Amino acid sequence: MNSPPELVEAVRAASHVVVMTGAGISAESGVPTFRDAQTGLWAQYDPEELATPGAFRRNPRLVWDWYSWRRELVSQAEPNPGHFALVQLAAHIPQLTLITQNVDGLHQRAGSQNVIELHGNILRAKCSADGRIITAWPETSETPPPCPECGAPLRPDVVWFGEALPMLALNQAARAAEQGDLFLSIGTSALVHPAASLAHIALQRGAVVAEINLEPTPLTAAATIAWHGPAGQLLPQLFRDAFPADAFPE
Ligand code: BV8
Repeated sequence: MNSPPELVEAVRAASHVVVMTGAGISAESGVPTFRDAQTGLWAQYDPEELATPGAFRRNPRLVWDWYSWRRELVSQAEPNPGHFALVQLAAHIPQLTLITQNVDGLHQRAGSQNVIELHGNILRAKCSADGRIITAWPETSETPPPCPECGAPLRPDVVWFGEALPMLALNQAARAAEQGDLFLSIGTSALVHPAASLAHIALQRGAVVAEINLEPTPLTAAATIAWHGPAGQLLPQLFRDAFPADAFPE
């Protein structure tokens, strides 16, 4: 299936492409999307119930174990052709800003630079008392493990529902959405705010907004272009169609 011609045109003409990804871009790496039915032990839990400060306060061990299970999943996952296509696009476009809602670090492992992580990163922890970032912690019998600095329980370095997004990341993302001339919304249900508002900022500023997602979302009707299918196939196709000479070197 070829890329929509108007999307190929927009990619070639763009001076600043802003990309926003969600869990869908990691689905083909085997990382369950946020709203996919959780598997096994976790099937009985609603992620939106677990990813909250209240859940951690009430049952820190359960929440820490859920994140340990997901961290294990993510560590075994590999970036997929969708992640790599974004690295290739970045090398052919004057400026590409990559914003992600994902906490799995797969964009960085694929080689993307300066990734703006709106919702943190599951591979990092932070002290639940003073917010200090902890990138490695001794495995102890305690769950959650104690902060190596002060002994308070560690928590995952992610943004829970009801928590503010990291100010610097959100400001960088909003500024890019205001400046970009092409905004790609990839693999996200466009339900979670304030991340979901970035595409609308771009629309209001007159940018072309393209949704590349497996299925329609609340953004589809407002988007300039909607291309539905698996990102791991559509993004490499878009790169080949936009930069054929580089996709098939002589
Ligand atoms: C805040 C980290 C205020 C944790 C996450 C009513 C209206 C508007 C907003 C709200 C509201 N009620 C409450 C809110 C606020 C709330 C919110 O937006 N709720 C939603 C559910 C309505 N937002 C917040 O609480 C945010 N904070 O507002 O703070 C504040 C301000 C100042 C001071 C104090 C407080 C915080 C939101 C961040 C929450 N944390 N993650 C963790 O991961 O455990 S969000 C979580 O959902 C994930 O990070 C994920 O990124 C995010 C969004 O989900 P998606 O990435 O879109 O994934 P999803 O599964 O939904 O969809 C996947 C899509 O991919 C699907 O469409 C599917 O079709 C597609 N797909 C599947 N396979 C493929 C594919 N596409 C392409 N290829 C494929 N192969």
